[in-house]
Amino acid sequence: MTQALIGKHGEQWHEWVLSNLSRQCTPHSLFERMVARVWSQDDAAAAIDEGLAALGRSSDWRVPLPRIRVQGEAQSMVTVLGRLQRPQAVLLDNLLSQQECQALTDYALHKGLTASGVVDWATGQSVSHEARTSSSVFFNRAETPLIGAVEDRLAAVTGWPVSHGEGLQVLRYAPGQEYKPHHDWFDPARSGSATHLRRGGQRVSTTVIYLAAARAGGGTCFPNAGLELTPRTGGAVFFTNLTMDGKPDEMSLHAGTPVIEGTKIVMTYWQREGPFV
Ligand SMILES: O=C(O)CCC(=O)C(=O)O
Repeated sequence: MTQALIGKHGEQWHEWVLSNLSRQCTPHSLFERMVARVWSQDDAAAAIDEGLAALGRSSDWRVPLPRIRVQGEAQSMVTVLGRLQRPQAVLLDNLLSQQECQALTDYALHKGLTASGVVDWATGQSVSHEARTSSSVFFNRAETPLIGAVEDRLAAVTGWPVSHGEGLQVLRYAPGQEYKPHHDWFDPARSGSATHLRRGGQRVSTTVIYLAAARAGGGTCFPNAGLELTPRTGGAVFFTNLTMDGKPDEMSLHAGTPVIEGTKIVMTYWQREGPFV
């Protein structure tokens, strides 16, 4: 076995991982401390796995999460333009064609958009809030053949089954409208989360697909990472809402920044831990 990563940040870290695993510290506690310091999630997880293997122990502590994979026929047109380690985010191009974006926009407008809501953490109900000023509409799963095809593509690109996806939601932002920084995971400590968590567990990932970019402003921003992305029409931002050890990731804080000019139309896809019912 090659031990390429366990020593990545020096011999002290190598020894630290092995000695803590030897005295039965959990992989989860090591992971948390490593990523809080110099380690990326990928490297920390791989280094812990290497340590477990060196001690002859099995590596069954990671939770499975959606991951972008753009090889294979179904995904051949999709390209990765960039990746961020914390949060785990990927900028995608050509996820949808211009025609698909137009058809989905037309369908959403025809269905009718209403003022967007946010989850009230006490009750779990959707309520209007000054933090989110867009208008929106939900699609049912496979509501049209095109919506079904897009969900199949998202499942292929993320390696996560269609059954675990919520219905797609189209959001429209006029100038001045925005979605202030928020997390998409449900806070397990809040009473209003229970009804949401019962419907398939946590939101493990979010994909924000750009059906139409604004002329100015209107990006997707990760304030804790100091990064704002504005995919082209048909592109998307994918990110995970949980860390590799299955905890809500504070770094996944994100926002739709105010549109300055033009209209921004995006389609959000949330994927759950289990089947969404
Ligand atoms: O509009 C955006 O760029 C972000 C949308 C968003 O944060 C969400 O749907 O959760």
